[in-house]
Amino acid sequence: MRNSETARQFSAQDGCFSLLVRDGTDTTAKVLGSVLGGVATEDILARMNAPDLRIVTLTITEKAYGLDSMTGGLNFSDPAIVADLSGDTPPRSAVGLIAAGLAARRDSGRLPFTPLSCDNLSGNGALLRRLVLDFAAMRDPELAEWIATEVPFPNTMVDRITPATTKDTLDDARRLTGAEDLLAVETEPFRQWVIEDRFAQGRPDWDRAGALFVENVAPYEAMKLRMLNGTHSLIAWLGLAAGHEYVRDAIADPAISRAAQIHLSAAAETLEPVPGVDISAYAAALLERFRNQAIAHRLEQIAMDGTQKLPPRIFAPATELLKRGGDTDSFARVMAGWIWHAVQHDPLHDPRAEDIRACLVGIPRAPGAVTTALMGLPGLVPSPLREDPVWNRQVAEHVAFLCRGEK
Ligand code: CS2
Repeated sequence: MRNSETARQFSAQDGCFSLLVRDGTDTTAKVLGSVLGGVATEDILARMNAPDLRIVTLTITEKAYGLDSMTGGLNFSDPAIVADLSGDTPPRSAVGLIAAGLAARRDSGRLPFTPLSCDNLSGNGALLRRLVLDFAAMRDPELAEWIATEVPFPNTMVDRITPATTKDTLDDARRLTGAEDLLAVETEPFRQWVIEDRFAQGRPDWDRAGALFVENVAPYEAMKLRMLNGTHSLIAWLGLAAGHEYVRDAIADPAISRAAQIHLSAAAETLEPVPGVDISAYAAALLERFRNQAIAHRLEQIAMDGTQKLPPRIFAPATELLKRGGDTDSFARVMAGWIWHAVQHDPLHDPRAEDIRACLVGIPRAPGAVTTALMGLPGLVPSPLREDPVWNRQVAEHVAFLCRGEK
């Protein structure tokens, strides 16, 4: 949505791109032809009203939803949302675009498309629905009502570790396919897509390619966000503090491997049973995926946007544990990893980087002081945790540990 270069390149390549699958020492490449072409940002809105359009999927990362973590609703001071609410066109925000696209369909008497969020957010469909309704209620209350009754927003869980494309990706794609490909993507062998089967106009048989249609994604999604993503964040922040560059190196570090295993167990304890999944086998498989030697997954890629990633990965399970009187220590360690990262890294890649800097101005770089400062970042830590003396002590102790140069 931020630039049309990828869309232009897709059209230039007739929609073809290569997928490199890296496993152990092996890399295989396949050219995929399922994409018909790219649509420039300014043309997306018109495309949303195409008669044969049934589904709009979103993979835009957590920060692009315009979520206000304090209210759980739309952030009405997000500049893109402000511009879209004032009627600027084409819309700049994903939520504004979906609302405008749905309005155009309603006005043309068409059935709605189904918006399908594929991002790492808890209850991603329900959340998107709330944000689109918040937006529509401000612009056009009748539209809000129509969306509320006519438009399903299925929740999904998508899992495939995908490091950002690098020069090595492009070089390997050329070597393996014989073609120059500026859109090559590299990934791991594992893939999982779990989707709630609620669509306004039906859907393709994605299950024939391995997707799982279920009534309720929540248990799968909690498992993935808390075990995979939560442990990923731990590996990223502790790994960077210990001087590592890639996930595969950090997970080979005995102290980080131990912390990751402790975290997997702690996260597993917060889960409801997941249909058809053996959680200890899932945890073991995750460690193997993190250890994949062929994948150069930069810790920096996972470490970014901490303010967006901490709530579903760390704060939600920690708050539940706290309520049940469980031990939050491993979750506190991850938050400490983020605090230490935020203190050490300049510039920090986070949509709230400026607020974080402001919180730290004039604060001595001492564990207790930085912990108190960032624990108080408005809207970040849910109050049950923020007000819990044990949680605060645990976080401060882990920050002190990192500060001493240990892991
Ligand atoms: C990662 C995820 O960057 C991150 O924060 O934890 O992108 C992770 O690789 C994917 O969710 C795996 O499915």
